[in-house]
Amino acid sequence: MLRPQDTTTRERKPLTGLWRFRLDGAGEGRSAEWFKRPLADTHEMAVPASFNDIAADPAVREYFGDVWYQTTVRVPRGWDGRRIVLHFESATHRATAWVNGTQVVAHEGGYTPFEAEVTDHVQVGEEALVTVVVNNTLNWQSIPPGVIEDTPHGKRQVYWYDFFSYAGIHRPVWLYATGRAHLTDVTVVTGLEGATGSVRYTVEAENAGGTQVEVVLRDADGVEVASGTGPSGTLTVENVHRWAPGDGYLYDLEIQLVDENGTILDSYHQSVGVRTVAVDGTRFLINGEPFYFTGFGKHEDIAVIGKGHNDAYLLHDFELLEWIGANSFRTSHYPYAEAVLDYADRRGIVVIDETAAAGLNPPFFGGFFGGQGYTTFSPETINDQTREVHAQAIRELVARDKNHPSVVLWSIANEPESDTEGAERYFKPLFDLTRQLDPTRPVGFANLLVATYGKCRVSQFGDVVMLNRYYGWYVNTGDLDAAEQAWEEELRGWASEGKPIIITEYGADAYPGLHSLIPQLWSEEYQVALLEMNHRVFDRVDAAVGEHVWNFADFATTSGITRVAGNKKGVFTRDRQPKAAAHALRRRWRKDL
Ligand code: GCB
Repeated sequence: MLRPQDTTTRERKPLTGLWRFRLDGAGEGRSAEWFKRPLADTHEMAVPASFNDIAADPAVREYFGDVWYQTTVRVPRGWDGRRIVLHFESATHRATAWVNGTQVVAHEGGYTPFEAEVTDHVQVGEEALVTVVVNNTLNWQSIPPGVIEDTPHGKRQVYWYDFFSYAGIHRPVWLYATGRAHLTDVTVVTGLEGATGSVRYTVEAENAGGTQVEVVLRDADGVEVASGTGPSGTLTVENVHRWAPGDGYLYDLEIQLVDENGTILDSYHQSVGVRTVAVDGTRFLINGEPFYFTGFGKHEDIAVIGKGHNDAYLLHDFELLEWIGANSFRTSHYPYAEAVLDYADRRGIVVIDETAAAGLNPPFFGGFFGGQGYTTFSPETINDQTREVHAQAIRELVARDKNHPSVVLWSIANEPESDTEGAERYFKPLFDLTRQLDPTRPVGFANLLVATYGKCRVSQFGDVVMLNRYYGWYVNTGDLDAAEQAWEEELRGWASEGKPIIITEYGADAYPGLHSLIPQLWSEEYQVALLEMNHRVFDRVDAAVGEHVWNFADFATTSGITRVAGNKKGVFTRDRQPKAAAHALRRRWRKDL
């Protein structure tokens, strides 16, 4: 699937703005065919945004079930004879869409795009009625999983991850047009041989009989540097300007579908960063050079908008990454908006790209978040069918993000149960699948602190060890001396495996403005002291090739006795003001100051 674009042959129309919106607590809308006519009794809802925090109503915030969105779009008259497509960048956690009363698409998974051709269901020059039912109910066969529990006070949705389960249409929706003969996919794989770069491309197309594929690669000044013909091939770039961390240099690959008369039937632009990624012993190499990750696990999380994509926050967050000296982040705990990855490409920020497989660990997290008494891997809970949904989530992630130079590592899950035979059986095929889909990038998963060195049965499948560790917080709470010793001991154990280790989470909650001369838990001083303890450990272990603090900013969670109006492990507050830890990290990471 290609992301909608405006090109010489393609046009798109955004369907963002205010839509009609209605909760469907009784679950009646589908059988009553609400998609056939204008929705009754509606509010207005912003798209893109999470619906949860828009209304001042706890019932909306905590709602799970079907919610209905509807809008009308006038199909441009100039699109007569064109192929018309309705495209969603995401809808959380699943959605079904109708156009003028006809179902056109249904999609499972909250963070990857889906689309449908709607040519036969619309009239050019006329308005089309677009209705979407979004459903955010989690179950054992969803990624992420969850359950609905019956309580004396009604049904409650329970899940085993530590961020608020925002839902809705979180990213832009588009109507776009192409010709009948059109490109459907492009894959680029880049290589380096000294000063020479290579761009291997593969293009797929539909209704393209009698056409020819022509490609032109241009540098950032628009100067042609290579060209080719045919649906696949390799382009060579002499004196290549590499994509590198901190230098987001991009070439533009224009792909054209041309008929016998030389008419361009379709044109698409793919940006290309020429770089290589490899693991060599305990080193993580980008362009053959050892790379040390500095940065964060982030969230898509902002006040009011929730997980809705917001361009202003996108830019501001990257400014803060630069301010603090971060060279990378992880898309914890789900694939982020495509605009985020595009921007990471342009800014030379390195990305660990994660699926939405968080919370595959009810026995452990039940203690924190409720929902206790479940076995993780069993025929009744997370089972073969769940694994197939997980596999599909991986397929969709790789398909979406394979061409981003910023993406250097796939993370196929966050903190699943990983110390049991069930986990080993569940995960082995998913690692195999990811490598088969993309042989060019290493694969890993973020390991939970109870699956310590020697206990984890899943890390053996990873190219990189990714550790989430809270020594000094959840473990050796408040005792940084004991924490330092225990942590170094564990880390040295992992280092003996001979793989690079990225600390994908470490940190402490700090309530902004809370100070204590003798560093106490929850104070800004303790957060700084805990980070510094970690850094002493990392600096003594060569196999540690990265440090991602948990978290970039404070974020919303469910209510709980370990959370003070959300998770406060941010080094920035939720509105992006620095805590003392942000200044401390800046002193460590900004070598230029
Ligand atoms: C973790 C999770 C993350 C939590 C964090 C915490 O290990 O991966 O989602 O928010 O710990 O603060 O407890």
